[in-house]
Amino acid sequence: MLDSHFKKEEFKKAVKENVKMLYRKTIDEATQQQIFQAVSLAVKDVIIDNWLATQKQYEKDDPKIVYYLSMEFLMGRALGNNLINLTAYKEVKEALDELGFDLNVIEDQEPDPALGNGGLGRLAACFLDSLATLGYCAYGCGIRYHYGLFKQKIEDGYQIEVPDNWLKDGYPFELRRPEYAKEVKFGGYVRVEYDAATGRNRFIQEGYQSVMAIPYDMPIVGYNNKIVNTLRIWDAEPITDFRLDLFDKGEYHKAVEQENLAKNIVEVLYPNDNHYAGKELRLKQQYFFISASIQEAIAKFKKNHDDLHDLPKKVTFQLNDTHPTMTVAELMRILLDEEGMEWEEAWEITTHTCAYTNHTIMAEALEKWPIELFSKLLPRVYQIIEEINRRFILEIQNKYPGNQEKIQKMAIIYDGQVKMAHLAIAGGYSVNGVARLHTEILEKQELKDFYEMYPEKFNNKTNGITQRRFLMHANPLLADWITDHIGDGWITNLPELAKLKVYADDKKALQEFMNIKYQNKVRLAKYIQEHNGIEVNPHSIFDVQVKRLHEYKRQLMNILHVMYLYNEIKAHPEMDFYPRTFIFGAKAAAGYRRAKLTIKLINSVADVINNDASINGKLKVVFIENYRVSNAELIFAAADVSEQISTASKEASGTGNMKFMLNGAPTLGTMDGANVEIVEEVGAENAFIFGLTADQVINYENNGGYDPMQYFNNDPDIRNVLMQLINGTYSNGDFNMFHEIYDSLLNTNCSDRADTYFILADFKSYAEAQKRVEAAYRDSEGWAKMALLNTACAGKFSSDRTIQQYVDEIWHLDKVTIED
Ligand code: DL6
Repeated sequence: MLDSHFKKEEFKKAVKENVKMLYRKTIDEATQQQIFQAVSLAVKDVIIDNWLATQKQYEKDDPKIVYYLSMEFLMGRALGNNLINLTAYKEVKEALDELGFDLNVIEDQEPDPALGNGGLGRLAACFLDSLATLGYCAYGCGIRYHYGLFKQKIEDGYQIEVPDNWLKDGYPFELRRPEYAKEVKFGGYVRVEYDAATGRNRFIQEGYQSVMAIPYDMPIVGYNNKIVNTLRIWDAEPITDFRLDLFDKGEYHKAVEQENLAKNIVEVLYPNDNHYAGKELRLKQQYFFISASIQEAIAKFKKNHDDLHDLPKKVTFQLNDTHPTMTVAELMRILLDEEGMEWEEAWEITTHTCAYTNHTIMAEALEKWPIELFSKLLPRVYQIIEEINRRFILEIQNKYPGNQEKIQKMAIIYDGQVKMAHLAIAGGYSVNGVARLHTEILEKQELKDFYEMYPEKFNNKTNGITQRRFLMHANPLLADWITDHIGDGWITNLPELAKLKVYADDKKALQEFMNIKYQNKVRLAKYIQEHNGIEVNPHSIFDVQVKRLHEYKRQLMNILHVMYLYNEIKAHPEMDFYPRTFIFGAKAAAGYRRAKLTIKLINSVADVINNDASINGKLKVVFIENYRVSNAELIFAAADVSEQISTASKEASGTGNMKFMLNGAPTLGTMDGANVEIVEEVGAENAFIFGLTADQVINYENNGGYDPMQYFNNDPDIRNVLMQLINGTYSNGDFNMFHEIYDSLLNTNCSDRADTYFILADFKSYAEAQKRVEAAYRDSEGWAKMALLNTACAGKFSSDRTIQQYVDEIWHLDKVTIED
């Protein structure tokens, strides 16, 4: 046990005391929510001591800091995770048992802070966990959205979005830090004034509106090392003094506007994943948190250092996708306008301090802002970007004299738009993709011109996940079993899982391994019964696809295949079919019509199949409502098959694939994203790979020649399934309900290229891979071996490894240990 505060009796006393102080109640009178608050406070008490000790150590050692700047941190619940990392989970569970409470139930009282959409935000959360665990000084910087990602309700098969008011009961793990508040300015105009003393122009923003950015800090507890880092999320408040001043001047309207600006700016997270909406408020959010974070980082640096030229030695700003790219211009603004530097020296510092991670090649995710909007909202920042662009174009001209096409393709400002990815590449020293294939596609395709110009900036950092949350917390039975067999080194050194390989032919071990899987399936079946009212058979194959709903992820192909299987079972009732439960979980962006229609289709197919007594429960389909980090943990632990079936080249990495693998579920997938590296680690014989390769897809996209109608015409199974989309089979006779999906595949009636994501091209090879899955599962010992080897080979996919590579190759941070 790490800390005396977790001596059971003391802890119990603290919980009782907290209930009394917070609610004037005895522990028997308190609600579960109140117990959660009281327990969390007792845990926070221990964390705060370590947090202070960490700060002290950082002040003493003065290590280099990485600021991980991200619009999204999909943290998931903190209580359980903090207890795991404090190595106090079991003790606290016992203490609560003795008080008459179940820790799991108490954990369920915590809102699931959903300040992110999907992969990008969850990656940021895993990275913070690994940074603290490895002992590196890091700040996560983001936004304290008052409403996180919407809660999903399914009504009549349709997705309904319900606001996620995660702060309504108060969040015990955050700390308001008004002493670090920063002013952030929007709009107005820039007045240029000649300063005779320095012989330089001064740029003064006037007539602006501003808000106060107030930081809230959340502790990020390292595993068993007393390190506590900080996630700093910024809230917005109106600037009261200024407002009063406006009231005095009779400018009531302006004062109200300013109040509204503060209210709106952090109100809600945009619910888009891999898609950019181009809204003014989003641009405000970006500048808001970047300006506050960079101002604070510079202030902190100046406290301990006198020369800003040393900034790159002490600080890296890591840009999590293009959303925080404003950093480049904001840092330049501070260095030029507030610190009085010359352009060249400011640029030298900036370009050695900023680094950019690309998370997608989806064209619709690339951020481009109209000049008009940008320059009005951020007049000074825009001026700076114009100058960066002017100089960058000169550089291009120098390198490629007379090549106008290069300028068109690479300029930061072009065609009336500000291109954020170009700014991030020009303004930083590192550009990385998130899986090997993804980085190769960036270099050869999407960012080819930039790679040619700056090959030295490009590098790959294959994503990873934290085993502390996704194995220790999500799957305690398996975690304990692993520790019993190979010791607990894997908790901080995941490649040690390879030691499990010696059990691949050990019948007893395999049986135990699969028995744990079975118990996890029973746990999930119970959840499904409670939440969906559907009874599923834990002896059936749990075939799972959980992730955001996006066309490129091809949930549609999965459900079309389910329809095909159902047709087969109906046509051949005598057929020997291994019972299968297809489990889906997915949120669709609120305005993404086709994705939402796919959810409706899944639920409609589920309704028909689950209620057809004639198939004897051989096939079940479950759509788990409101997929999020907390229920994801139950799902990964219970999965037999991991569906990773994106169109090759489209999924930058994927991280769900790694969570399934770690929990012993083989991948059924395309050669896309990190699947490629998963297969490399576990061996092709322990995965089910199918479909077009990335090269084939890119070739079709570049040269044409794909005709989905061919598949419709020549393959009766495909034709049958597609016709069922428009003949009312799954829509109570409504022929129109799913017509849009039918059209999207065959382009009978829609404007985009037909079957943009090559579903019909891959359908047969997917169905064939599914047959291999079934055959493999029938061989229970062979399957157990495959499942165990997946866990044993997951070592590479720890975010600890990813972070160490960022440290070694991009950030160059110093390791810190807390002295006792
Ligand atoms: O890198 C984290 C994660 C990848 O694993 C996914 O493959 C990728 O789709 C996701 N990208 C985004 C991009 N959002 N934007 N912009 O979420 O990143």
